[in-house]
Amino acid sequence: YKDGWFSELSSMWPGQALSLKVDKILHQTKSDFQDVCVFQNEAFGNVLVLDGVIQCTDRDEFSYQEMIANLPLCSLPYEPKKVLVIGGGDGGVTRELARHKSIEVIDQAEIDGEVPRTSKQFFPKMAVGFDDPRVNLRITDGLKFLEECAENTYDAIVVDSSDPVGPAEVLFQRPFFESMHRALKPGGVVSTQGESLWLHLELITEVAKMCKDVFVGGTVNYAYTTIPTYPSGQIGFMLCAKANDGEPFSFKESRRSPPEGLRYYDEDVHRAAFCLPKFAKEALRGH
Ligand code: AAT
Repeated sequence: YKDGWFSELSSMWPGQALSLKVDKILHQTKSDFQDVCVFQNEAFGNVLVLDGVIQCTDRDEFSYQEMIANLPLCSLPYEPKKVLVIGGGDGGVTRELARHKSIEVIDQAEIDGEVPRTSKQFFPKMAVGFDDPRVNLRITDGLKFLEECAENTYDAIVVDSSDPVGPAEVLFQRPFFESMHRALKPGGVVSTQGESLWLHLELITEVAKMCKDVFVGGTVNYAYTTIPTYPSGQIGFMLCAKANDGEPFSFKESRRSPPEGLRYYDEDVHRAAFCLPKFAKEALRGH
C-alpha cells in the first residue's frame, strides 16, 4: 500500500502490477496460512487479497467463477451428481455448482478456514454458495483430502486455487493430478485455475504436458476468460477428462444447456473460450 493505492506485486508477474485505490480497509488479519485482507474500491467494490494477490472482487468475480464451473459441467454428456471443489474459500465456485439441479453432493476442501469466514462477512453474494444443503465444507489441504478419497467418486472436480507460490504450490504438481485422476469416475472431468497466457505460457505448457501424461487416453484442453482484476486481464483453465470406454470426449462444444441466472457463460462463450491466439496454440501444440 502506498499513498492510498494497493499494487499487486508478485514474482509471478515481475515488472508489472495492477493498482487499485483503497477507499477503506475493511479487514486485515494473518491466518495460519496467509495474510488475508479485504478493502473497498470505487471501481470493483470489495476486493479480497491473500498474501498480496487479488483473489476476487465484487464486480468481476462472475467471469471466473461461472467459467471454471460451467466449462467442465456443461461439457459432460451426462448429468453430474457428485462434485468436489478444491480451494474456492470465498464460495463463488460453490454457488455456481449449486445452480446445477442434478448435483446431489458438493464436497469442498479449502485449506484456510479464515477465507470462508471472511467471505461470509464481506462477500455475501459469493458465500451464499455455502448455504446450500448439498455442500460439505472441510477445512483441509486439497492434496491430503484427495489422497484419502475413494477411487471413482466424482463426476467433476473444480480446482479454484491460488497461484503456485505458497500453500497452492502442490496443486500444480503431478501427484495432485494423479490423485484427481484416481478420484474421478471414468468420463469425469477436472477444471483447474490455469494461469495467464500472457504471463505463464511456459508453466501452462508444462502443466498441459503433465496432464496429458496423467489423463492418458482422455482429453486435455486449455480455455480462458477475460477478467480485469487478474494479472494481465486474462486467466485460463486446464480442463482434463478421464478416459471412458464410450464415445470420444470433447470439451470444445457444450452438450448441456447452462443453468439459469448466469451473466457471462453461455454456449457461444463456451465455444469461444477454446479458440486460442496463434502464439498460444503453437506453444501448446508443441506438446
Ligand atoms: N475464487 C477465488 C479465487 C481464488 S481462491 C484460492 C483459494 O485456494 C484460497 O481460498 C486459498 O486459501 C485456497 N488454497 C490454497 N492452497 C490450497 C490447498 N493446498 N488446498 C486447499 N485450498 C487451498 C484463486 C485466485 C487466483 C489468483 C490468480 N492470480
